[in-house]
Amino acid sequence: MDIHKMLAAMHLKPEFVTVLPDRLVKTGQDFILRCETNTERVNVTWMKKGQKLCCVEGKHKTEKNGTTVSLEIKNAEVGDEGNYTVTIQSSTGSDSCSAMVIIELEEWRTVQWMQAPMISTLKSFKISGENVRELRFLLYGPVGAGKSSIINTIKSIFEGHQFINCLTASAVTGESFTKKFEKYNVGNVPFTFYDVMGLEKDKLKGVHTEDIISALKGHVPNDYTFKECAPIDEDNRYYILKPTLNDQIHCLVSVIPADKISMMDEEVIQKMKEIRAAASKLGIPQVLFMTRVDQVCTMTQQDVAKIYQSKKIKDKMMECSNRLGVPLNCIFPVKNYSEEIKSDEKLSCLMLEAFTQIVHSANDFVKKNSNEKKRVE
Ligand SMILES: Nc1nc2c(ncn2[C@@H]2O[C@H](COP(=O)(O)OP(=O)(O)OP(=O)(O)O)[C@@H](O)[C@H]2O)c(=O)[nH]1
Ligand SMILES: [Mg+2]
Repeated sequence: MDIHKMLAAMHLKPEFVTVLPDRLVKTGQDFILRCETNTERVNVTWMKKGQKLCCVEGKHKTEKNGTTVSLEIKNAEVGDEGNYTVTIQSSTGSDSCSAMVIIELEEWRTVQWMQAPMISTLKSFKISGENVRELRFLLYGPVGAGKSSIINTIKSIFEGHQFINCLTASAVTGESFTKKFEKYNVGNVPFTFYDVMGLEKDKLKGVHTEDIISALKGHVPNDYTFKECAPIDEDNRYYILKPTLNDQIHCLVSVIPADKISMMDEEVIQKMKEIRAAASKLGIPQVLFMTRVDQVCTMTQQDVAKIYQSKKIKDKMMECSNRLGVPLNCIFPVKNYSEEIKSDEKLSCLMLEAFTQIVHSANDFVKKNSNEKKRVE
């Protein structure tokens, strides 16, 4: 190099010429994070999750070869997930760039990614209780959890066109949009949903836990508007005094948004636990749908079929399990149609898996209770 070029290189402010790309890595793989700088005369430091990277012998290998800087990580494991930053520095300045590394777990729950057979099985489903016309599901959970969106999504799947936002609220209002005990049929299948006002932390706001418990037992008629001032009771002229198995709820679905579980108020959690305890007492099966999974995991946002390989999703499911006391195998992460215009088979399959589960649970409840009724008669 001639002397002028050398002098120019010495005064060059260090900059990255290429950036570190984000990486999606399978467990067990070796991988390299690499980028190019404009000058060799730099010191390089690597950080992971905002802290200086502690290089472990046989695990990490950092290199600087000419203008190429790299970090090799061997045998990727869950702990390697995170944001990596590389900084180059010289007497003339510094530059840094970052990349996100996501580790894909071995798939830990399998889903059938073809919707047609699942839809046709559900369309030909026969309820096991003689006098039960339809299986009834009640969705409950905090304001804006995605309860109405679940109904929209399931209706879209069965009816073949979309119901985007016809009954959903904006995520920003903070107050529940659904005020009525409204019944929603799904296509031509014998399944109906009830969607109740979101639970709010203030005791006098949102739906009362007593109202939800009355609905579970079958005392609340269709289209009843919940009153914030007082829960429904026998004195109310709409109260169903002697509900039959047809008036009852056959499966309770708690709905929790994955991106808000950490911030959920303890009072709302307590209300949900009370409702779950009442359902347990009545023998009503219960599951939890964890919505808005795309908001917590980029890998899932890009490809729903990767959901059961995501550590983020598993962590959020564990958090739901711990906070609400629901076993992990009763938790189903789902994504709703919210902005997708076209139908998305993977999104539908994920929802159909969860839906098939609640159909079977509700049917078992109906079967058991109609048998018991027969024995009493
Ligand atoms: N990105 C994303 N957004 C979702 C998903 N599910 C619901 N949403 C959005 O979240 C917001 C709230 O959804 P709703 O279905 O209205 O929630 P809700 O539980 O019925 O709310 P209330 O009736 O007010 O208690 C809406 O803006 C939805 O579009 C999801 O899986 N992913
Ligand atoms: Mg709603």
